Amino acid sequence: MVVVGSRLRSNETKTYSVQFPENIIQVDANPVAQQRNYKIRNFICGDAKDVLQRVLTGLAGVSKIDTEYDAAVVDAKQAAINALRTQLDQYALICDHLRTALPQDGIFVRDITMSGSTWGSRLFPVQAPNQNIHSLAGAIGLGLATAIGASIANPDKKVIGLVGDGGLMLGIGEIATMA
Ligand SMILES: Cc1ncc(C[n+]2csc(CCOP(=O)(O)OP(=O)(O)O)c2C)c(N)n1
Repeated sequence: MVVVGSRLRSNETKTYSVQFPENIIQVDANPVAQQRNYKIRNFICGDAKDVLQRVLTGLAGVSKIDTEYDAAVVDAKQAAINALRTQLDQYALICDHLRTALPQDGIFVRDITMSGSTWGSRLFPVQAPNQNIHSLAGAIGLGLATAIGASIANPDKKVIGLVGDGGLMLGIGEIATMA
């Protein structure tokens, strides 16, 4: 198993309950990502694109693609989306409408809690780097300032910030000052 660019955090591993095989290989640009959450013996520190390109070159002619496995991954992803849609019920429409409103090169910023972990980080499809911005920490309140910052840094792009009323209150004083 090869893990690329994932810190194998609690969110991604069902609170660290997922068991990985002994021969797992982890690839990450950050050297301290190794052993952060799981004991990983085979660690490659490097840029994901560069490392994977070298792997592909090394495998040229000997790689064997298991189409059944690929199909199983596609099915598992669709099953997860369906289950999430059932769980969210009408709230899934938030993601659908936001996706329609945000151009493909737009930037989606979230505060944490519901806007982050319930719909924002799970159902909303984002296909490119730097378009999916949210805090990895536990403090609410960063969403509004981050969305404003992302917008100032990308004046030609549409930015949507999704923030709960509680998280918004942490920036309300700054909004009053700006006004
Ligand atoms: C800086 C900070 N203060 C307090 C908390 C505790 N806390 C966690 S969630 C939350 C309420 C969040 O409300 P809201 O932003 O409206 O999110 P939603 O209810 O939509 O999940 C609070 C106060 C926190 N995580 N961070």
